[in-house]
Amino acid sequence: MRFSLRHVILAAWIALPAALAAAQPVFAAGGTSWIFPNPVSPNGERIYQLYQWITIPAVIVFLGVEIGLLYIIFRFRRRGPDHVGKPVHGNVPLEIAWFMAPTLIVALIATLSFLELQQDFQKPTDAETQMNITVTGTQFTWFYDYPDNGGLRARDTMVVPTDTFVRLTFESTDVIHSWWVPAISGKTDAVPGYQNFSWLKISSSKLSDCGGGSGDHTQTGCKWHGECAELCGVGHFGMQIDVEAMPQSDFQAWVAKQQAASRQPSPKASPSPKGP
Ligand SMILES: [Cu+2]
Repeated sequence: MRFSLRHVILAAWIALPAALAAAQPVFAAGGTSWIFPNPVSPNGERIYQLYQWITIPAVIVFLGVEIGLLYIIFRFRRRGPDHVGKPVHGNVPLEIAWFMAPTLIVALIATLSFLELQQDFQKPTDAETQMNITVTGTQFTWFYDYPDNGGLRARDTMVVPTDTFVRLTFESTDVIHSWWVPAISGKTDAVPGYQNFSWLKISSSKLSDCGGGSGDHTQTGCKWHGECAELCGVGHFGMQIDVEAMPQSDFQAWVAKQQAASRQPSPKASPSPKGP
């Protein structure tokens, strides 16, 4: 049996979704993903699913277009110096189809994305909020204020208890920064003079393997990493982000330790040198 181009195209169409489906568990089992790390907060999980819902059809459309293009190039190529192709004019059903299909796909992507944004970046209500953290971006570090824990202020690492809905309020003291820990949530800008909101809730069940390997084990929990995602000046690279989740009891111990440390009197300044 001779294989025609049509057979090859048909086989590719059948094999492609199967190959994509088969590859997915391999990625997941290794604790890695196509692009994003395994999500550990419900908002991150939904963003991840939305990303897959958009990416898989996008890959199929891309390959369909490219294979169709190759088919047309070979099938309707000029077959000799005297060959004149058959002209094709107007095909109303086809034109309606290629207008409607992309319009519907884009409208669907826009609607799903907008709905997700509404869930992730509106100010969470007081009723659902169990704890507050104010994230302040400042050239070139991040501060985390805990108004519910005696006004505690942490730097560099945000520490959160597991199974707790934490409302995040974003502020900036100078320029626009952007807080992003891909395993947890979407990017949220920290804008001077303006407040943005997001949230996180890390289940204690994620601590056993740190969300399938997207985080690193610490003494009492797991740590997920991110970076400032908005070029904010020469020290931009230094605005690293760590979020450490631990059980509630360890979190309370951490709070007590921080508060004790902040009550320690600061060492006296060295005396000024005496004049002659
Ligand atoms: Cu920054």
